[in-house]
Amino acid sequence: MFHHGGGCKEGAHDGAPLGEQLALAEAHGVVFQRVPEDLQDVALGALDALVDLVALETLGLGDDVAQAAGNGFVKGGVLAGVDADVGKFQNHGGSRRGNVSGRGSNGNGFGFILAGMKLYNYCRSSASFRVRIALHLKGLPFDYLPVHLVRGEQLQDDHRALSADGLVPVLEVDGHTLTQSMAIIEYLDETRPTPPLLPASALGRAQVRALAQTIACEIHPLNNLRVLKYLRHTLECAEEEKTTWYRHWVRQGLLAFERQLEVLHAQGLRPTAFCYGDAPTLADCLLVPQIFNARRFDTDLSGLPLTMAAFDACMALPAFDAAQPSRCPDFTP
Ligand SMILES: N[C@@H](CCC(=O)N[C@@H](CS)C(=O)NCC(=O)O)C(=O)O
Repeated sequence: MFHHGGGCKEGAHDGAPLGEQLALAEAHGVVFQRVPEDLQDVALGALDALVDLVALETLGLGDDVAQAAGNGFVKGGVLAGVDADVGKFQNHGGSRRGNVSGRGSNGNGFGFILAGMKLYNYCRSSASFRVRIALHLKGLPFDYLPVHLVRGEQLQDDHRALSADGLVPVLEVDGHTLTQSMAIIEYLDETRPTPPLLPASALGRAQVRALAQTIACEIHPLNNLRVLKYLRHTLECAEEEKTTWYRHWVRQGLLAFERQLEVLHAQGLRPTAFCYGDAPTLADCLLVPQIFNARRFDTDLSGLPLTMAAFDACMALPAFDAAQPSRCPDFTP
């Protein structure tokens, strides 16, 4: 456990049993609400680390909170249903390991998140871009750890220790190391449900996942870096042939995406600015990076009115803008 220099008005609580720590926090106005069943293992793991911090903050020992973070005491996690003023938790530790960030609710009882999330990613990677969008939409702070794909850093041992397939993105969250962008986004959506990225109904979720998978499974695997490198360097295709391959498969995939939107509308889905409903969903998180990618390779994007309208609607939102490659710390033009 960590050291705190400011003294504790209520006696030591480091290492105290969870029940005592909870009682201490509650005595100082921290309101614990029910942790949903499917979050209990996350929350219980996180509780032990977080309650001390909540209690310390409630006691006004903000510096100790920062010190604890700096010491790596906080590995991050979700404490669902804590009502506390967490403004002082913001970014105490800069980008140091164990950095604490927080998100509060102005006392309305919404959950509280201590970050420490680390996103291993690359500015131009569209799978990384998907996860950055989801994190920004949900207002979740994260440490940005660049993995330079063109230099091959994804294949180095330290990265392979995180990602068996040597790919980005990788998200460290709640003490877990997660790979595959859609799985990461769905994990975030289940553990941090506001705002939701999937519809409430099973049918809606299936339809949004179908749109997302059209991009993740039908388009992206044919246009990603290692496939293009194989075409160019192993099969020795000319640069132009490689680009023709890229543009063909991306356009075919996006035309299918457009038809999918048309079919959904014909089946009664109310047309809106986004792919599905009045707010961005998982489908938009996948669409936007694919359009950025397509534009880089001058792919023909004509005849895609619904698709491009969704793209434009998304890019008008700060979360999408903040996630784009040119806003990333590792971006070079
Ligand atoms: N299906 C994976 C795709 C991951 C992927 O292909 N990532 C690319 C960047 S977008 C990558 O790491 N490429 C490295 C390479 O091809 O060597 C996901 O959604 O996370």
